Amino acid sequence: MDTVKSKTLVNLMEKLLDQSIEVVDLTQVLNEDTPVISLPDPFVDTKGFSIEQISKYDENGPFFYWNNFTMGEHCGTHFDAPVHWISGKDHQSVDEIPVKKLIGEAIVIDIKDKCDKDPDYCLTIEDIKEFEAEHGEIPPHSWVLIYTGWAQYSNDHEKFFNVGEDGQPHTPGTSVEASKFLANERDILGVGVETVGTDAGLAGGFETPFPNHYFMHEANRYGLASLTNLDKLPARGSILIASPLKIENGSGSPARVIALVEK
Ligand code: 23J
Ligand code: MN
Repeated sequence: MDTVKSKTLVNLMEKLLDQSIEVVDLTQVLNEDTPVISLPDPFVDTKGFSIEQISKYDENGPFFYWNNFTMGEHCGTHFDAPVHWISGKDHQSVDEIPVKKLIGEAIVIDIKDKCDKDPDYCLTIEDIKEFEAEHGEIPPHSWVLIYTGWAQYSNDHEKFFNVGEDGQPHTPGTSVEASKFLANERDILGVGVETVGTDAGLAGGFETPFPNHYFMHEANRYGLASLTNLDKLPARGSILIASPLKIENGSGSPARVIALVEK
């Protein structure tokens, strides 16, 4: 068996071990309180996470501890495949996505201040252009992460869903124009957010309903939802790795999402 000549990966491993490259966990914990999206009538919601013990060093398994769990594909930190949306129905399911497309540079666009002032705030083309003027054009094969600060509410269902007196969720997202722009004018892998889904709480009522789902998946791009720790990433230069399960014909999957950040 040959040895590889380049030491790039061995050097990477050394930097991981001496912590000059940090691994940041962008994943929320899964438990029975993990929030799942609540859609308006007559749509049917996904199941949340539940767990059932099989054995714990007892009569059902004296040497071992293990559980069964149940959950929807779109529960907790998860990956949206193009077939999740009708506009992407002829594209790939989660098992068909080339693994190379699970890894990309993380581009972090910070709109937290605007979302603090207005929970319905949606990323605009101007926000993207402003980011690009400072950090350069969003490169091909990158994950665009929208930092809204919403992960700070992930343990408080009331604040996380922020249902108003109108009975509607007021959570930030992406405007129709910005979704279209990112999907069609940039060659990204997809978009990642901290909210329960990749669209704003009110996005069902937009002129194209759920534009981030519609335009991203139409363009064969992906989504990541319920991320956390985006504040630990630089605006550019970190590497995101998403690892959805290989569910045959799956529309998405719970995922462990991590990022490599050079200190
Ligand atoms: C189905 C319908 C609407 C939405 C979603 C799913 C999600 O957010 C999701 O998890 O993909 S907005
Ligand atoms: Mn989803």
